[in-house]
Amino acid sequence: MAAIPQASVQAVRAELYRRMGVDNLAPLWEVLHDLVIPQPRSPAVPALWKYRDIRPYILESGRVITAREAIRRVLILENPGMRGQASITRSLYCGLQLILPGEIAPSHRHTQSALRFIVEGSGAYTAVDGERTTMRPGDFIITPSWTWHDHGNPGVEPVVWMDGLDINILALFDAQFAENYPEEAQPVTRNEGDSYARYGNNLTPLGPLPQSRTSPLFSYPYERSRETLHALSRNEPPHACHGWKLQYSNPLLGGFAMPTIGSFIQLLPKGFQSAPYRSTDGTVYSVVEGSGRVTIGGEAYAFEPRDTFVVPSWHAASFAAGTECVLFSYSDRPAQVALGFWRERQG
Ligand code: 1HN
Repeated sequence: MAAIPQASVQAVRAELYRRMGVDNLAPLWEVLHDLVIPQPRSPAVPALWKYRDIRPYILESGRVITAREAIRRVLILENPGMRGQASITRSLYCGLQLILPGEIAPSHRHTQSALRFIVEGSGAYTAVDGERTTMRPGDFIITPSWTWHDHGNPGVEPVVWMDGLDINILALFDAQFAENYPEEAQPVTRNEGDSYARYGNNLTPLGPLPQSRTSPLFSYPYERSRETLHALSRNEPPHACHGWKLQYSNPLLGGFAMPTIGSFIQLLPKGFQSAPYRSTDGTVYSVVEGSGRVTIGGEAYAFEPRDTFVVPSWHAASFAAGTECVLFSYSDRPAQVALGFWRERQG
């Protein structure tokens, strides 16, 4: 090789690549450095959506299309680094869904799992497997994989919630299925509060238990999460990175409430300045209470209630709480933990 001039080495290689390419072969050594990288390099970038700015679009969408016609009337929060891909991180989808008084969104099911986090308004419901749950701001609601679900708003005000789905995870595995329910709304077969009574009180009914990997508790009311945060904050100092932070858990199996998506709620005391924290699970935040600043990868973003922001994988994030703040967040952490490659770094 040493005797062959560099130009002709390149030409010889290029000629080989061209001929092998015809047979669907490619040289690994030309791309290895891009495939195996020293640390995560996400196409997702940090971003914040100010609710104050996007709310007019949400309400305007309510004047140009009905929930029935749209099937789901949702504005997708697209990561600025991944436009056109319906993604907020590489693995996750995020949208803000509007349902107006008197509307319904028809029943269907799919293998993607969904979470809802209520951002504005009360009085709409979502129905999952025959049970309806009324939505209030700050409630966390789960639609497990392959369960029938539809939404409706018998109330008097517009209701907006954040949808988080594991769409890209299912796409990675080419494991997507979906079907429509034969009627617009599935029949109600259980009283409201049934799943909470069964699984939400540290009591488990005897007899056959649900076999799903997803929590049987499909609604986690904000009132309870908020009380718990408050109680924690009175008994121990805040964690340097997270303040007081709780993970929504599965009452039957422990761990995460959903197998692919982890969800969290945290309280930051007024004036708190957090230590920087990074992890491999790109994370979506919804601000419930309070205002402050988040610095993501060196860039600062001011936030207030109902804003959404995204911290991509392995970007250091730190918080400065102007007032006492409550933040909801979700990420693909359970999937990474289950597969054994999740990493975090504090400080
Ligand atoms: C979906 O089924 C809902 O049920 C919301 O409310 C957003 C985004 C992509 C695919 C399915 C819902 C969705 C979705």
